[in-house]
Parts: sequence; C-alpha cells; structure tokens
Amino acid sequence: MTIGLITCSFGRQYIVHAEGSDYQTVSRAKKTEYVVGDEVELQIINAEQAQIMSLLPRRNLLYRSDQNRSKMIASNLDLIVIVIAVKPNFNVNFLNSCLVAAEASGIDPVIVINKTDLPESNDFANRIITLYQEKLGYQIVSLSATTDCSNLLPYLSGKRSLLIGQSGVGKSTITNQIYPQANTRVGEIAKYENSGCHTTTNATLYKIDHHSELIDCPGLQEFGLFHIELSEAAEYFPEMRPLLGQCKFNNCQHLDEPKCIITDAVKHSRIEEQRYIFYKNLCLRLKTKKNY
Ligand SMILES: Nc1nc2c(ncn2[C@@H]2O[C@H](COP(=O)(O)OP(=O)(O)O)[C@@H](O)[C@H]2O)c(=O)[nH]1
Ligand SMILES: [Mg+2]
Ligand SMILES: [Zn+2]
Repeated sequence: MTIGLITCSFGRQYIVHAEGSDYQTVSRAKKTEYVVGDEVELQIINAEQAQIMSLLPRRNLLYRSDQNRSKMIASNLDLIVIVIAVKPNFNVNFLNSCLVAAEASGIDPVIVINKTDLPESNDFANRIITLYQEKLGYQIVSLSATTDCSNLLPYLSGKRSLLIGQSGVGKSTITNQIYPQANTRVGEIAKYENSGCHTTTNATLYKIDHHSELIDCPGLQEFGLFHIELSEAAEYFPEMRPLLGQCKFNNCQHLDEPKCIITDAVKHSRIEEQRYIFYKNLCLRLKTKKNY
C-alpha cells in the first residue's frame, strides 16, 4: 500500500501525490469524504490512476458551517494565512471568523495585510496592527503582493500553510509570487463567483520547497462558525481568555449576566467593543442550535 497526499479536489475527484507522481482518483462515496491535506492509503492502478483505500488520522481539520451544512476546507495544517486588504470591501467579521476558526481548530494564524501600495492602506494597516497585533497578540505581515512577498516566506518555511481571505484580496497573486509554477488565474475566480455559476471551492496544494507547502483556496466569502460550542466560544478570543473563570456565575456566557468580568472589561474599554459585539452575535447565532 502506498501513502499519498491529497493536493487538489473537484467534486468527488481528487489528485493524490505519492512517491513523486500525481494520480487521479475518484471516491465512490456520495458525500465528500476527503479534503486537501489528507493523507490516504492508495492502491495504484496505473501511471495516472489510483484508488483511495482509506484515510489516515487527521491531526487537525479546518471547516466552516452554517445551519444547514458544513464544508471541510483543508486538513493537517501548520498555519492559516489570513489575507486582508483595504480593497475590495474589507469585512472585519470575516477576519474575526477566520481567527476564531483558527483558534477552534488549534492552528496558528498569521494575518497578511496586502496591497500596502494603495494610499488608503496606511490608515487601515495601522488600525489593524493596533488591535490585532498590539492588543490581541496575533502575528501580522504587511506586504504588496504585486511587488514582493519575501517577508512572508519565513512564516511559511517548513510548514503546510493555507491562504484564506475574501475574494479579490490577492491570494492568487501571493501564490504566484511565491510559487510561479502555480500560475493561478489572478482575478478570475471573483468573476465566476459574481456570475453565480461557480459554486464549488477547490483548494490546491503547491509544494513550494522540499518541506513547505502552500494551499490556495479560492472563493470564501463567509466563514460560518456553526460548529463552535457556545460554552467554548469565549476561549477563542485571546482578550477574554485570561479573564475566564472570574465571573460571578461559573457558566457565565458573558451576555447579560450580572457581575460579569467580560462585559465589565468591555465597559471599561479593556476589551474592544467591536470584538465583543462579534462575540455576542456569534453566541446568539449558536443559541439557535437545537441542543441549547
Ligand atoms: N494594488 C494592488 N493590487 C493587488 C495586489 N495584490 C493583488 N492585487 C490585485 O487584486 C486583484 C485580485 O487579486 P487575486 O490574486 O486574484 O485575489 P484572490 O481573489 O484573493 O485570489 C487583482 O487585480 C490583483 O492584481 C497588491 O499588492 N496591490
Ligand atoms: Mg484567487
Ligand atoms: Zn461573564
């Protein structure tokens, strides 16, 4: 039996890399079973084709979900590179959702502020750095992908990294800068999305050197967090974590309970209101789950 790595998926078809070759495989299951980053046991059929026999245990799995369904994004990751830019339409909820998803799956995030060449990027970058790096402690890299991505490289070295971000922020441009052979179509996916005919999201894994891999993942406009447990949500906010356990009620959800250290910290601006509102909205959505 050969062990391979899933590097690309479309529908129920997967490209699996094993022993220096790429194989096409099809899964018989109705539901999508595998995701980019999965390690699988393979039965090789011929030089181009193989059959997936089983899945090796995942060390982590990033996925998103809403009321109706959840979707796996990638597995066995070392780093989530969250790309943001002042244009087009920066959405702070998307950034917060990505960070919570990273925290919940136990994968380190790094925030890339792209398009620093745009004049309006300066104020934007300063605001992001003040809150997310200085207050919350997240790693941030600022760059202009159309010019140079070299300051991101040290973060990627020796890791399997996933690029995520709203469409148009420059993920494909970054991929092409770092790995020109990828030749990812810049600006293409957004066009498809707007026309509504491109509904599947295909992540693709590129080996950028012997021990580093980069996964480009187009088409994420929102990042549902329906899989999060309400009772654990606060732990995924680094500004809340050190305060947990100090509220009057030990099952405090930090919404409207009396003597809550979190809402108190918000009142005294020790916790950013914008982040707390995001937390509160997340909890209200999670409360609509059946088991609460
Ligand atoms: N000004 C500027 N534009 C950029 C930069 N990086 C990417 N873009 C442009 O942003 C658009 C979307 O880029 P793309 O890589 O396709 O974004 P994706 O949807 O995240 O993959 C393209 O027109 C790029 O040329 C940058 O650093 N500065
Ligand atoms: Mg793209
Ligand atoms: Zn509380």
